[in-house]
Amino acid sequence: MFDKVLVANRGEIAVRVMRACEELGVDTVAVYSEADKNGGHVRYADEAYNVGPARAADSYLDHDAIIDAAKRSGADAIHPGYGFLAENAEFAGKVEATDGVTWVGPSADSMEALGEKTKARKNMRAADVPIVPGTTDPVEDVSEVREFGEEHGYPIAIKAEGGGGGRGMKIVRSEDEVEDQLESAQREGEAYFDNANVYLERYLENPRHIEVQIIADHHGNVRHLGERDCSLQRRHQKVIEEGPSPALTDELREKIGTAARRGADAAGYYNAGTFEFLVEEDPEREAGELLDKETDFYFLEVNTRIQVEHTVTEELTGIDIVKYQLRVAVDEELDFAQDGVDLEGHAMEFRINAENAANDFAPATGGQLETYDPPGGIGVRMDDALRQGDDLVTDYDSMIAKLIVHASSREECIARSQRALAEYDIEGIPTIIPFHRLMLEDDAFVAGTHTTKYLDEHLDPDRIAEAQEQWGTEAAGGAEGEEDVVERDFTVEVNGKRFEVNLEERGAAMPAVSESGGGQQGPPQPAGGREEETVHAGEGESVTAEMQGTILSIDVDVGDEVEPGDILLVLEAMKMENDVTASQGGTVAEIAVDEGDSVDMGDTLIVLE
Ligand code: MV4
Repeated sequence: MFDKVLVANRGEIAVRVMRACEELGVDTVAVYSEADKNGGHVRYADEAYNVGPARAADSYLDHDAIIDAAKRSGADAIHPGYGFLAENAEFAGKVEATDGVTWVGPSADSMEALGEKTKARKNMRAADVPIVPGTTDPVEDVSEVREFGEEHGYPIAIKAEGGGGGRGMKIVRSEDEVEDQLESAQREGEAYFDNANVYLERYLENPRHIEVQIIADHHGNVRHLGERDCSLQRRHQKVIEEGPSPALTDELREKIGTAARRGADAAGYYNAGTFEFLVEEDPEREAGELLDKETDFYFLEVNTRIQVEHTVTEELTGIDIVKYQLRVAVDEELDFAQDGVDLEGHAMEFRINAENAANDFAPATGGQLETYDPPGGIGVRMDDALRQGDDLVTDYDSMIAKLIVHASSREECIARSQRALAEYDIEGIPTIIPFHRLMLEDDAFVAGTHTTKYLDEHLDPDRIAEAQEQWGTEAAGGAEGEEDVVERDFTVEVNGKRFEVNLEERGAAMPAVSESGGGQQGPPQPAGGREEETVHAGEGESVTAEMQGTILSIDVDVGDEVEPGDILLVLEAMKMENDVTASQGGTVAEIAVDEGDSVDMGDTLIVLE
């Protein structure tokens, strides 16, 4: 085993990896940016190195700074976690070329081969893994797209060869959209991936998103660890993941798992990875019915990293995937057979994002964890890097923790999750806990008939606002313009019985509440006075980045008139494409960024007047 592992990441995943190291008797090295000096991953590690300023491009993405920290610390391996450099084949290659330092992940060559989607499609087809009907060579001409449309019908997906996640996909609904969408897909491919090549697929209107966890060693052994259903997504951001999928029969599950295993084997893939599939949903399917083995499923792409939601699979299988990543990276052979992998019960992961779901999931712009009291008890796992009193770091993504719940059945898992989310007490910043509680009472989610379009196209936003009202804590609640509400909690005892009393005063001035508390039950910071997510500059609105990422395209020019809801630009972050829209109408006064720029959360993108 390694002696010392550097974890090139932050937050919960850095701590997750270090926990595996700790159990294996391996020393841990953290790297941190200026924004993360007090980060939980720094607290956890045996030693820690500053790798640069808050801006990710100057710290967590700085190849040389990270490799330098590995050398200075004497680490003999680098684990990248997810996001940041995890799927960067160039960085993986540099680590492979560094004497005495091992890359904990797939080979740089296979990362590159699977990163190029037409190549991946060819490889999978050759391995008898079904791919979405379409081309495996780039298309260049409008006429090729039209011919494809005539043969297979519309809609068509035009996808960038270098794309993936939510990036670089255009939908063509009819012949007259072909020219614009082809041009747009090529331009985005060029701007973002330095590769204008695009290919075609038949566009599936209502797929389920099923992904299969793979672990493979350097000796040709590949195991699949079952699937996760990630159909509950919002604008390509997963919010709840679960396993096993509530929609598949065991026969279909086995077919998809076996296909993934075959694909990994054919690609000579090693370490952990995820094979993503689209499964054709039956729109008529009702609660209680399942998709059988005749159902079409298609390979989409491989994620060549440990994923956020690997925890679901760990709970179901009892297999510590991160430990196996480290073991196979030192050439150890997998010590379990495929039929030694048993899935037990049901698991769900809830991403705890510091966002206000009632306000279009706007990320918190700051704040402090005045209260942080996570749930526990049977079947409850918390992956986080937080503790009470921490300031929220807003320079990266908004996910602050993951709650993972395991139970003997999906029904029990839902009840246990409701219990755990009700126990979870966070004050000082908004979170999407109320949204999760809403989903656990939602008919489509509870029936397991929701698809990838459910949140974006079918869920009524008023229900989210109501959930926030019902279950949100002070910092999360309240729509814009609402009067301040001051809340204080007291405990009183009457005739030997305890009563919790909550006093609310509307429109009140903030009372002076002593920070030291003096036995007081109320929060040190009075409620109300929530910060808004958009910054108003004078009469104008400055539209800021909701997360650290890269500008994929700018869809407006200075002087353009925009309406509320119009797309201003597209921000790519953590492999997801996010439309940045105007919350108010106005004239574009300033565009502060260029296509291809890397931006941090909170950076001004566009000013509207
Ligand atoms: C598709 C598709 C339908 N048909 N391809 C979105 C991200 C990218 N990696 C692939 N994606 C999709 N590709 C064809 N031919 C629908 C999606 C899709 C999606 C896929 C997985 C999870 C969520 C999604 C949400 C919207 C669209």
